[in-house]
Formats: sequence, structure tokens, C-alpha cells
Amino acid sequence: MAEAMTLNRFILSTEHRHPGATGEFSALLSHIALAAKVIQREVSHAGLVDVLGATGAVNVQGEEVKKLDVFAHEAMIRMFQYPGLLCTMASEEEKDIIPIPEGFPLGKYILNFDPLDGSSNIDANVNIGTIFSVHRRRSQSGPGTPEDCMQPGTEQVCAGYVLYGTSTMLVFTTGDGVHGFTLDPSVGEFLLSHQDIRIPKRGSIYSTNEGNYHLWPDGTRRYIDRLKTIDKAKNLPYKARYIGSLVADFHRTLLYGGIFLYPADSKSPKGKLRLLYEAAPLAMICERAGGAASTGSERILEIQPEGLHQRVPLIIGSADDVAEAERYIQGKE
Ligand code: AHM
Ligand code: MG
Repeated sequence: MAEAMTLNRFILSTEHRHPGATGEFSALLSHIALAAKVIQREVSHAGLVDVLGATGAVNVQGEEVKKLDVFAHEAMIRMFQYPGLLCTMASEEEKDIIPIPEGFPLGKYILNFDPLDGSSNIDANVNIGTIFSVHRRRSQSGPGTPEDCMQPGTEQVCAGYVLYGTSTMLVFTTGDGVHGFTLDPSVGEFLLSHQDIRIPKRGSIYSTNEGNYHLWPDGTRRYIDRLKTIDKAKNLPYKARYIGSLVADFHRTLLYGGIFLYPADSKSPKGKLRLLYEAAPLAMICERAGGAASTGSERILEIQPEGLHQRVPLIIGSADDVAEAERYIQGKE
């Protein structure tokens, strides 16, 4: 039997291939993995929150049991405020950038994250996830700035997500290949389970909130109509799958191929999902796995952000499927 590759061994072996590496980036990845385990532990107790709440229970730190998304947000901040790896961070749960407290060392990296995406699914015991994006700082010194956080996706040095599902998975890329690690709860280690993930060039599943159909522009409607036509020679119709939890819908799309869309609609003309900590990191992963990510008219990774919480339409998945969706959305088909 092959020996299991732990995340830490994988990170160290990658570091050895970069002679100038200081180890800070490896430490950053290890801290992300640790935060993922802390959040996973809490997520696995989600169904018990009301039960514990009814007893007025407090957790081991003596704090009252918190809502999971607040817990995840605070867990990420606690993990990264002190070790000197970041100069600032941004979270979906906080309007402004989150500073490193005074007196603590500053690092050269920036972390943008969505601590618990899909949190509306928690009460139904449906998959949720954490999404993260790492940049190098642009400012020269001192505390990081909002501009450090607002860099185009092409500048990301690492992007990834954690999926809390039937098992907990950490999937990330640092640029060369997309790798997936599964948490073995018995030893508390992430083990390499999906090496060098490649998304199929074309799939046969589409994933979108079709309840918005009548709010979509004509091109988007025609594209989805096409995926439902019956044409066996063209592998149509596609299957429909929509969880409503971005990490889970994206993860399936990455492994099986196909397309995920949260397009612009008349209620949200700029789309719903956020550029910096939802669309851009998933776009980097998808492209590095051989797929594509677009707003319908623009490559997600090339968008110059204008706000920390900016929204974008997101069309992501197999390269041929995304290219076809773009043609419909742009009225070329
Ligand atoms: P959240 O960040 O408030 O959890 O919202 C993001 C979620 C995504 O996980 C998912 O893709 C999308 O919202 C679902 O939206 P809808 O309920 O409109 O289909
Ligand atoms: Mg979110």
C-alpha cells in the first residue's frame, strides 16, 4: 500500500523545490489547514447547537455557543492575527479590512476569505464551505491597506476552499496544479486524496438557481433552454444539479465537469457572488485545472476590483461549456 502523503509533507516538499522560500508561505497554508479543522469540529456539532443552547451550555473556552458563520469568521481572524504572516485580511463578514493588532508582527501576505459560505444551508445539514485567496502585499511597509486586498485575481499566489461534507476536503492551488486533501478524522490530518485535479473539457451537468429564470436576460435563458433540449447526438439534455452552496456546487463541477452559473439578473444586475473571496479564488482553481471562469463577457481573473465586497456574475466550469455560455450571453448564438 502506498504511504499516505500528509498536507504538511506535501507543503514541505513543495517548499524544497523553491530554494529562496522562507517558510512563511508554508506556515500560512498550515494555519489555513488548522483553521479548517477548528471550523470543521464546530460544523460537525451544528445539529446540536439548539440542544446545547437549551441547556445554556458554554464551550470549552467558557464562551456561549455562537452562530456558525460568526464562529468561523472569528476562528480565521484568531488564527491569523498573531503569527506574523499577514499584513491585513478581509472577510465577507466584515465591512472593512481587518487589521493586525498593534504590537504584533506584520507579514508580506494578504488573506481574503469567506469564512462559511452557504450558511443558509446549515440548519438543513447541507454542505457548506470556507473559501480563501492569498495575495502578496503591494504596499511597501506598515499595516496593509484596502488596495492590498483589492488586486486582480491574476495576482493570487494561492487560492482554495474547504468543503465540509460527508468528509472534509481542502482543495487548493499555488499555481502549479490543483490538489485535494481529505481530512482523516481519526488522526486529524489532511491526506492527499486528489492529486492534480483536471476538469473535463466538456461536461453534462448544469448548476444554477433556475428560480431566477424570468429575471435573466434573453441570452442566459436561451442558453439554459438549449441545455434542456433533447438531442442525443449532442449529449443533450444536460442533468440539472443545484445545492445552493457555492463550494459544494463548484466542487462537483470541478470533479465531474459541466457548468455552474450565477449570472446577472434584473434583481441583481451585477450578480450575487463576491469577486474577492468567492469568484476570484474559484476562478484560479478552475483555470489551473483546465477550466474557465467568466462574467459572460470578461475573464473573472482579469477584473480590477473596485470594492472589497464587489459582486460579479459567475459562469465557471468546463472550458467548452463556459465558452458556449459566453456565446449565448453575448448574443452570438
Ligand atoms: P452567502 O455568502 O450569504 O452564503 O451566499 C452565497 C451563496 C452561495 O453559496 C450560493 O452559490 C448562492 O449563495 C446561492 O444563492 P441562491 O439562494 O440565490 O440560489
Ligand atoms: Mg459567501
